Amino acid sequence: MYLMILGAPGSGKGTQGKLLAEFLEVPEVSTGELLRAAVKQGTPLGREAKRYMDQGNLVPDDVVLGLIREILDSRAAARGVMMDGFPRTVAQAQAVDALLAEKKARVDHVVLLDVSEEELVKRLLARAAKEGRSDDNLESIKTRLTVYHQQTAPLIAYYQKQGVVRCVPGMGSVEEIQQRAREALKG
Ligand code: B4P
Repeated sequence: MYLMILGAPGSGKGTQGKLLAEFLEVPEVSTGELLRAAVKQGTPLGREAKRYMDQGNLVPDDVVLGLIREILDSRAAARGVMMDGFPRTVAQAQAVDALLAEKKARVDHVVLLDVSEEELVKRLLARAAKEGRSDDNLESIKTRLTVYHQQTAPLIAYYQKQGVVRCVPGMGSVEEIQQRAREALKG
C-alpha cells in the first residue's frame, strides 16, 4: 500500500503519519526528517538543503527525488510505504507516479490534513519554544505557508483527479485525528 500524508506545515503530518504507518504496518518516510538528518551529519546534500530549509523554501526537486528513489527501491518498501511531507510539488508527484508505475503500483491514498492557518502558526511557534528547530521562526513559517499554497496545494487537485484524496479535519486531539484518518481510509 502506497500512502501519502499531505498538509500545510504544522498540520500534523509527522505526528499522524507515524501513527498511521504503525497501524498499517508499512514503513514511514519523512523527507523533512531525512533532510534534517543530512544537515546534522553535514553531508554535501545536507549543506545544500540547509540553505533552503532555514529560509522556509523547498529543497530542489532533484535532491528530494534522489532520496525517494533510493527508498522506493529498497527492500523495506517492497510492500508499501507511508510518505510524509512528500511530494510537495507537481513535478515530485509526477516523478513518484512514474517510479511506482515501474513497479506496477500506484498511490492508493492521500490523507489530506485540514487545519486553520491560525492553529498552524500556533503549533509551529509552540514547537519552536520546545525544540528550537531552525525553520520554526515567524519569518520562515510565513514563507513556508506561502510556499505551501503556491507549490503544494495544487497537488490536492492533482490527486483528486486520481480519486485518492481522503480529507481529514486536523483540529482536535492527536488521538481523535488519528481515528478520523483510519476511518477515512476505509471509505
Ligand atoms: P517537514 O519536516 O515536512 O516539516 P513540516 O511541514 O513543518 O511538518 P512536520 O511534519 O514537521 O510537523 P507536523 O505537521 O507533524 O519539512 C521541513 C522542511 O524540509 C520544508 O520546509 C522543506 O524545506 C524541506 N522539505 C521536506 N520535504 C520536502 C520535499 N518533498 N521537497 C522539498 N523540500 C522538502 O507538526 C507540527 C507541530 O504540531 C509539532 O510540534 C506537533 O507536535 C504539533 N501537533 C501535531 N498534531 C497536533 C495536534 N493535534 N494538536 C496540537 N499540536 C499538534
